[in-house]
Amino acid sequence: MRRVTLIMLALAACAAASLAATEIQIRDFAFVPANAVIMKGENVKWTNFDQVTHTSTSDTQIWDSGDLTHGKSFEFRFNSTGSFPYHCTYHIAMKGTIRVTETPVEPASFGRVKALFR
Ligand SMILES: [Cu+2]
Repeated sequence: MRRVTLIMLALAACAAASLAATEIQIRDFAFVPANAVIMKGENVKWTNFDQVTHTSTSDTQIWDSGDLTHGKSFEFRFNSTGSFPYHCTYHIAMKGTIRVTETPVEPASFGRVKALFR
């Protein structure tokens, strides 16, 4: 009985891990954090907290959220490593970069956000 419980807990943890995304807030005409580091295969989720419409748009046409009105989110999975700059199509000053690494730089944790490049 105890073993079954442990297996179920392990499965639940795996499910949660696969759903976890690095969260980036769009607020005050900026991506917060502007620079994020994730592992290959992980998701990034942008959410617009501003009253005006923004987008998360790859500089190299890899992804485009389309219009994100207040409260709307967009999620994208990064399946290759590299450095991926992006911007908002409406506000030229809004820029960000997602850096995708091959190996974990620290033990995995849920919902982690890396604010700065290392
Ligand atoms: Cu914008």
